[in-house]
Amino acid sequence: MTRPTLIEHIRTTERLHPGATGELSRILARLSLAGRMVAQRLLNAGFLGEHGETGIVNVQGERVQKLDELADHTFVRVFESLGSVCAVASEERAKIHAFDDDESQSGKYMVLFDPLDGSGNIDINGSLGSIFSVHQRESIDTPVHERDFLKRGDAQVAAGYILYGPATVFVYTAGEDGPVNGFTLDRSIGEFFLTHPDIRMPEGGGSYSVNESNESKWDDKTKELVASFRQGRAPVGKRAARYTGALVADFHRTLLQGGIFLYPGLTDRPRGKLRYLYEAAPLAKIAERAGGAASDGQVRSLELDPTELHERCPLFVGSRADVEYAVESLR
Ligand code: P6P
Repeated sequence: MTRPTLIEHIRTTERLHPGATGELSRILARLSLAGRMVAQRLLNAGFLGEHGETGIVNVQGERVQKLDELADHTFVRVFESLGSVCAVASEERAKIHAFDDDESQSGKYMVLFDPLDGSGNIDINGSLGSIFSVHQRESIDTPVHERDFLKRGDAQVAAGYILYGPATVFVYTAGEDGPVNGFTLDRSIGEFFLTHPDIRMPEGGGSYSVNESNESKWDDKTKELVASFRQGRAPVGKRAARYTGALVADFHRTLLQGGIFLYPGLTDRPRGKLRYLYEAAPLAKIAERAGGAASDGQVRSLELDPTELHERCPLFVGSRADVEYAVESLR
C-alpha cells in the first residue's frame, strides 16, 4: 500500500473543512518545499564549502553560520509572491519582513520560523531542525505591523518543524484540534510520505533532557527538580539523560518516546534562552495536540502573551505527568 504523500494528506485534511480556501494548504506545501531545499543544502554543504561562519552576529547576539543565512533566505523566498502571506518573521532577522507585491499586502497569514535551529551541530554532522508557526492577522485593512505577530501560542493556525537527521522528517498540526502527523522524506523522489500518523506523546518512560552544565545558574527548586530526575527519585519514574543541543532533535525524541525537555530560566538570563514565538509556542502546540503539555514553569506555554518579537521564555515540555510534576516542584 502506498503511503499518502504530505501534499495528499494536506489536501485531504483541507476537504474536511468546507470553508477552507486552500491558502493554508499552500503555505504548508511551501514549508515542506523549504524543508526539502534546506535538507539538500545540508547534505552537500561540506562539498560546497558552506560550513562555517559568515562573520555576522544576529539579533540574538549569536554568530551566524553560512547555513543559517541560506536557510533563512530559503524560508523567505518560498513565501514571496504566494499572495496569502503578508509577512514573515525569522530568528535571523531583527524585524519582520513584509512582502511588497499588491496581493501579498492583503494576505491574511503570517509565518514565523527559526530557519535552522541547532546550527552548532552543522560542522559536526549532528541533527538540526527548522521550526515554524503560522498565524492569521486580525485585519487585512491596514499594513502589517510587528505587533500583529505578538500573539499567544493558542492562536496558531498551524505549527510544526522539520528535523534534519539521518532522515528528514516533517511534523505538523493544523487547526484548533488537528492531530500531529509525521512525514519522512524519500530523497530519491523528493516526496514526504506519512510515516507517523496521529502521534501521541507516551506517558512514562523516555528521558529528561536539559543542559546540566547550566546547573550553577538554576534556582534551588530547579536544581532539586533535575536532581530528582537524575537520581531516579522523580515520582513519574526513572528517566534516561539525553541532550543533543538541538531543540528539534531533543523535542522529537521526547514526542516519540516520552519524558521531558527543559530549558529553565538562568540567573543571568531569567527568561532562559529559547524564543517564544517561533520555538516554544509551535513546539508547545505540537506537544498539547499529541496529549502532552508545555509550561514556562508557572504558566501554560500557549497562554503566554508576548510583548516582543524575539521574546524568550523558559520551556518545560513533554509528557503531561512530567510537566505537571515539574510545575508542581517549582511552585
Ligand atoms: P545550550 C540551539 O542554539 C538552541 O537554540 C536550541 O536548539 C537548543 O535547545 C539550545 O539552543 C541549546 O542551548 O545553552 O544548551 O547550548
